[in-house]
Amino acid sequence: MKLHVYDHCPFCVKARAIFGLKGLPVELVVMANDDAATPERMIGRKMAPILENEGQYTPESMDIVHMVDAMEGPRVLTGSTDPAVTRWIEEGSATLYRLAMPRWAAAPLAEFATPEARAYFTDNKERAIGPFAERMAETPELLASTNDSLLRLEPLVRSPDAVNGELSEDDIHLFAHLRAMSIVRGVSYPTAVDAYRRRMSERTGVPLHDDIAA
Ligand SMILES: N[C@@H](CCC(=O)N[C@@H](CS)C(=O)NCC(=O)O)C(=O)O
Repeated sequence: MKLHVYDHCPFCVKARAIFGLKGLPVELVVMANDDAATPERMIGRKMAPILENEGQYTPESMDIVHMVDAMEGPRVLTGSTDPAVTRWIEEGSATLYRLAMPRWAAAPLAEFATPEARAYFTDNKERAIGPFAERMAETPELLASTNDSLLRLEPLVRSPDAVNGELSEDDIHLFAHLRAMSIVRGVSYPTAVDAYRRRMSERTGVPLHDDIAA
């Protein structure tokens, strides 16, 4: 199986995560961000992640998660979900993207190997959230809001191995969110949240971006 992704992409992290949690091998293929032809050939539109399996192409991160969880061996996402976790993720999404997008655009990620690929991302995302320079200038307020919200997440984290104590879809969504956050320097992770994101990184095999955080 091959998984076509962008390294920065939180939806791709969801698809990558289930392979790690299941212990199933997958070949990761990072597409250039300005390469529309490859995804369009596979699924008819420019979108990642895409799972390639025996000549079949599956888009949509959670479809991939469910498909892979149902593959050989016992399912791993057996726990129940907590609406408070979903709510926490939703409430922080706009702030996260405002912090992360300008930083991804400047980061040494494989999908931005050429200046054209980097420019494609920048043009595309600045249309969504406005000029990156303005977003970077908002860093102090955005960081303060993020650090505040992490204090509200802390009591929801019951174990470093699973936010609700037993692995569930919440872990797929929450780890993808926290992994996206790892491109941001200066985030104050409360103890349980930090242990969780590190442990989930190990279990999923998806490295955090702490080392290139800006
Ligand atoms: N609903 C899709 C959303 C995937 C998505 O939005 N992927 C983004 C990257 S994070 C994408 O490919 N956008 C098009 C682009 O970057 O050109 C899923 O869950 O897989």
